[in-house]
Amino acid sequence: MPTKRLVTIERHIIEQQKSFPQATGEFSALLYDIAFAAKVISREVRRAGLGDILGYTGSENVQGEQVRKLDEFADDVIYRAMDHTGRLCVLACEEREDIIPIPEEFKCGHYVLLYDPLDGSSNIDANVSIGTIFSIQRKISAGERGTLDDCLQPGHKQIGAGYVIYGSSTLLVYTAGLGVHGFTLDPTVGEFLLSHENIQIPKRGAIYSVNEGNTQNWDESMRRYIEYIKMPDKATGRPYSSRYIGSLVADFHRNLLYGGIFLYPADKKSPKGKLRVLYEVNPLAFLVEQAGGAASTGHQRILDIQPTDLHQRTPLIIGSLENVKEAETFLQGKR
Ligand code: AHM
Ligand code: MG
Repeated sequence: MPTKRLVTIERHIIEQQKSFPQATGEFSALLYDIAFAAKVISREVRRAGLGDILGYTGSENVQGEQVRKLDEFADDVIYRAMDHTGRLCVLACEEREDIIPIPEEFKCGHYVLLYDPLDGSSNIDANVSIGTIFSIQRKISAGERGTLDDCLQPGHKQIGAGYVIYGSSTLLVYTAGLGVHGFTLDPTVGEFLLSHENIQIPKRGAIYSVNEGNTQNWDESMRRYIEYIKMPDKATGRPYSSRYIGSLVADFHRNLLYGGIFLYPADKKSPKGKLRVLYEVNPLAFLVEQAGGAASTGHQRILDIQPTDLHQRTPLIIGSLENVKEAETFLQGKR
């Protein structure tokens, strides 16, 4: 019986690096740093809720460590895994107002890391999947230290992106521009092992994911699209299925594997949309295009947005190519 290749994330990153003969290994090492941070966060997410039971006293746990909210913890782990490596010149994250400089005592590198440390954190207490999302850009500013301009680059300039889902298992999915690959954490050996090679999103799917509680706040074109999508699907004759977890990473991942569409449009309450360009939307847009899908604001390709603000938001329509194109025709008033 042929055995499957046993590929750790480290081996996979090194193999992919061979496609870039000029690569120094710095970028590969950065991806590996992210995988390391993901393992630490995963360990803590798995223990969520045990604080009270295992005898955490006051604000300290049994190891004498401070007990903090998981999203703050995740942010801190990522920062501490990255600040001293000499690979990054600046970071920015959803949780912090300004860019995060590399401390003066450490060297700066050629890359920029933008991340959402724990997306969907309102789901933590209900034991629902949550995730970390990351985007990697190249340094473009001239000085030694990174600047805001390094962070405010359009998504099509990304050289890497990915996410980690802390779900029934912990899965890391990434692209470095050569397809989309998924790795499942084997907790017994502490390694991410290749489980989903070269993921392709189906051209069309029959799942739609949207917070329909917002219907009253949508504009007419969005309402018409959702009504339309509830009709039997052209290909299968069956109506679409509604699936909405409320954790972007988990909703995205399901649709990536099964095909479908996720929408978080602009509405009366959030006229610019809810999701953040730099930390949530750009990385998923890069991944979905690499997997053969599409990501749009309804009027523009997500990866072409020129960000002007670190915490800029955008409407997001993302998923299978045909579904996204079809939704655009509605949102642009063509149907
Ligand atoms: P967060 O970054 O504060 O966790 O918010 C982002 C989350 C996404 O994971 C999810 O897709 C969306 O917010 C859900 O929003 P809503 O509750 O409005 O449907
Ligand atoms: Mg988020």
